[in-house]
Amino acid sequence: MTLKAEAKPKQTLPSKTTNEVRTGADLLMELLVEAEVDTVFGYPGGAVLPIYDALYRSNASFKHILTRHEQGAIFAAEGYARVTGKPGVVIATSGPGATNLITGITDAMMDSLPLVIFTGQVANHVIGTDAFQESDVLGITTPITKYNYQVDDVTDLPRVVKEAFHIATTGRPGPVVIDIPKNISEALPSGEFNTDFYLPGYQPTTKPNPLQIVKVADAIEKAKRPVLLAGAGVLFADAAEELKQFAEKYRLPVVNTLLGLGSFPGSNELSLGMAGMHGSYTANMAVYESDLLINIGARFDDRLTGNLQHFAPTAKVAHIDIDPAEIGKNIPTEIPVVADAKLALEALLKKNIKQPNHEAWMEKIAQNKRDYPLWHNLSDEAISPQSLLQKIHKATNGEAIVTTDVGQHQMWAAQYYTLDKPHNWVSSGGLGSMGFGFPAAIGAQFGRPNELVISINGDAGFQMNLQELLLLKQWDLPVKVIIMNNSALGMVRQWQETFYEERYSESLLDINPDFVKLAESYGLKGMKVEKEEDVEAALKEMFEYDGPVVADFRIIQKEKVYPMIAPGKGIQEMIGVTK
Ligand SMILES: Cc1ncc(C[n+]2csc(CCOP(=O)(O)OP(=O)(O)O)c2C)c(N)n1
Ligand SMILES: [Mg+2]
Repeated sequence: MTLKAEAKPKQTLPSKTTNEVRTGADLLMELLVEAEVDTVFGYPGGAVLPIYDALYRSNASFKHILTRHEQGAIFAAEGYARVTGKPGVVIATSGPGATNLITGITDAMMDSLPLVIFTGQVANHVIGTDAFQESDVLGITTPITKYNYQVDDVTDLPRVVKEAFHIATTGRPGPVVIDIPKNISEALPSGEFNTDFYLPGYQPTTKPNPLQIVKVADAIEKAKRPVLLAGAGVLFADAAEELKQFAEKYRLPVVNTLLGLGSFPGSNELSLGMAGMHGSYTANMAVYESDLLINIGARFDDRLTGNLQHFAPTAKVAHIDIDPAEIGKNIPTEIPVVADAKLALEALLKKNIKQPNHEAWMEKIAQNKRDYPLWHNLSDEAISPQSLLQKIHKATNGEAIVTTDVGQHQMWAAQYYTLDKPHNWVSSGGLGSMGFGFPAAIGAQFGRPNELVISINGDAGFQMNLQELLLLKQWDLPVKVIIMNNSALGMVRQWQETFYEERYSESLLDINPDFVKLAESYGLKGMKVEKEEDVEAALKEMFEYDGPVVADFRIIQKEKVYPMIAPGKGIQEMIGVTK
């Protein structure tokens, strides 16, 4: 995307009332307050010392959370953004501080999360000399940000910060990096500032074209086998209510993408659950057999579609998306609608669409639901992961904010923790970054402090960012950390069992830390649960405990995630489906 930023005429900022010296870094603190930031996740270092000094001296209203690794900071910011809809803000130093953010920035880019990230940089006059802790942040982050800046004049700072928040949060959200050389944060600005942004090349289309809405309405009237596919775009547009009204008004069945979970109530009779590689039989077959597929805010990711040749072969496709680049990218689309999902759904709700004649289709879907439900095994030796999630769902009334890491536990959580409310599901989709889930839970708890946050982790992924356990103690965050411990890189193990003749290359974790002692070493309550019959009592103890808990649940190692679409196969070719 090309965003041409041109400054409007200069204006004078109100000057500080104190007699203190006011640096670029002090100005930054003011700008963060002005942007209504309440939480910043970060980690100091040489190039951001002036910024951290300004933070120390300032009486800014936001809190700064010192994570124990920059990756923890950026994943926490993503969790915060996902559950609040507000931008996540991160500060890191130059060089290793900035490069430690890269996975998280890529994750936010893939999953369209609004972040504003401040990285320190070496002073302007040494940029390009391989100075101590210099890294080419602009170069490195160009392909993984919605936009990025390096500030070379302190008077640009107000404009740049305003633009960054605007770009991160409007249109299709995404991460924006502002790289600030040390001499800029140390500079003593005075007088004239660029405060207003001007982005003629960046005008996201939000209102749907009325003619396209008519085409969608006509297609619904004619459809015999309609399906709505709801993605995270519905959540970003805050359009869950409109989606529900729309689906119910015309009795349209709804399938969700992984990241769209919660955009439609999972327990609604029109919900078919998640579609895709580990989607339900009913959802995948509905997509496969549909004659009208209306995609709202999903990007037809390959984990959803399977082999493109077999994806919804008989469907007319309508696609509502705020990002025109997504429409027609993977799937030929008859009815493109470039718009904000809420505005598009509102426009569709206003049309008096004739009820489609699709009773036979609805009956077929109901029959599939009855005949091919999700299923799982129980064991005397260890806990069933699926039943554990069902019990967690029951114990929390399905109302918790759930964050997951990446692997089998993530897919089981998506299948079994039925979400009825929007903005309660936090998971790494596009990038699938292990290590995401636990720091994301911390960010979510900061964002929604009065709600129950459950962090579902694998035993391996949890170890990628467990240093953040300290934050639970330090900030008294009542996150319930669940480790679904199969002593394995379970998802890797599953693929090796299925596609590599059980050659378990580097996927069995014979040695794991004692997670109870680990929790205790951080001053936290630790629990270990080994048997199915002990699960309910353990969950009761965990949820009744007033504070954070780390619970190690020993689950069946050999359990697999089903249904599954094998790589290269079509969405209808699921394995692990039983009647
Ligand atoms: C950073 C990163 N490295 C590697 C992978 C590949 N990977 C996907 S799932 C998985 C296993 C995860 O194991 P665990 O955290 O124990 O979860 P489980 O699948 O057992 O539930 C691996 C290695 C990844 N997704 N992310
Ligand atoms: Mg595991």
